[in-house]
Amino acid sequence: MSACSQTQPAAPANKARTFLTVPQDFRDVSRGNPRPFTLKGDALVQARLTPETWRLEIMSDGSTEVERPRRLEDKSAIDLPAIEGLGKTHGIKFLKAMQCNNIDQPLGQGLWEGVPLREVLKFAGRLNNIRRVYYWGFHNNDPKQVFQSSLAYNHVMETPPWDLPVFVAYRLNGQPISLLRGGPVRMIVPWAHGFKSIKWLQRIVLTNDHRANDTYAAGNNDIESYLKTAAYLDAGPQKVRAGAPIEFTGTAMVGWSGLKRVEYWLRSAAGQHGQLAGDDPAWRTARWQPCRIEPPPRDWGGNLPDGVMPKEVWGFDPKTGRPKEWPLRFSVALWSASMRDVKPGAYEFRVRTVDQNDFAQPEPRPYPKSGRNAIPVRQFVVE
Ligand SMILES: Nc1nc2c(c(=O)[nH]1)N[C@H]1C(S)=C(S)[C@@H](COP(=O)(O)O)O[C@H]1N2
Ligand SMILES: [Mo]
Repeated sequence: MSACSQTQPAAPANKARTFLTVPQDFRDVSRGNPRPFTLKGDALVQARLTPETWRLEIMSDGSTEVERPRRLEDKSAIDLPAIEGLGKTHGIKFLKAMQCNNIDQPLGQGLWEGVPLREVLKFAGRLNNIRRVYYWGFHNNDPKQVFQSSLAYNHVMETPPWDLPVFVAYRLNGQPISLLRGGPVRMIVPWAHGFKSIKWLQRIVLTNDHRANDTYAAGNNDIESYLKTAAYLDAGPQKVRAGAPIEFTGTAMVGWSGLKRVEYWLRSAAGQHGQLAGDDPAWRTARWQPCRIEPPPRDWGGNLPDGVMPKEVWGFDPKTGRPKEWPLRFSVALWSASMRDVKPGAYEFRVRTVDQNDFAQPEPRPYPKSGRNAIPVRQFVVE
């Protein structure tokens, strides 16, 4: 089966297609036994996962110079009020969808709030000889359970002015980040797939090692992959009465390369159960037609947490409160396709994104381990 004709498992219809996902409705991707978010009472305190007990360590692995390491042992580790205090001057609210490179559906979209990691590193004083930043979440103090990730020092320290930096995040949808979503404090790497956004963040190690140490490197994942622009398809109708309008809906992840449009291809079923080999000549004569992308909500009031004004959100014009571009990069666009007067018969419905470089999915990176962007298909019958 080619990457271009992957049949999706029945996906839950995108819940009411709300702009932000309720934090507990994010699809969860967590390891650990027990899962850190199930800890309670004293175990939670021992794990330092309450707002009062949470600490962040910053240190060298011996290969770099760190003027003021922040450690648990001498009580110099950073606490939550220090991060929130930094937020008063450097806090940024931004929209971002979580997307696992191995799952055919965004996990959820949130309004996150955090401080750039480069500002947090200043707590450790002068730094020298660093090539990479390693970081860990809490995993029951068991080396076998550890889930870790890493970034090039350069990608932490410098960001193009039009782009989001790496964040140490402490709020989601206007609330403290829940334990379930990786709180009290979670790393958020806007341009990357979920595995770089380490939950229950507790330790940062600055190294001269040039190599990535990501847990996700095991499992043949491309650990430097940028978020892919990709279309995902909701369950949709299976049987429609002749003459009735037909509508398919779904989401599109706006990745590193942006999103120009979403397109669908309606094709009479070829009796192959929706399979279509990547080299099938039918792809060359496919008639792709535009889907509708939902415009920015007219009233942001109902779409942002109470008390958050659109003009406070990164990527929005501070004067007009309108988003500077739409759809926003690293967020989810909602699309729909309506069809009328489709003659009785069996059909295949496919959808794809076209990015700002005019690459139609799955190009230019069809390799699924750098992010899923196959062309999803659904079959349906008009009776
Ligand atoms: N500490 C920790 N952080 C983690 C993980 C984990 O298992 N442990 N899973 C990662 C992966 S693979 C993904 S896709 C995202 C999922 O985020 P979510 O559960 O908030 O949707 O979290 C990432 N952060
Ligand atoms: Mo993931």
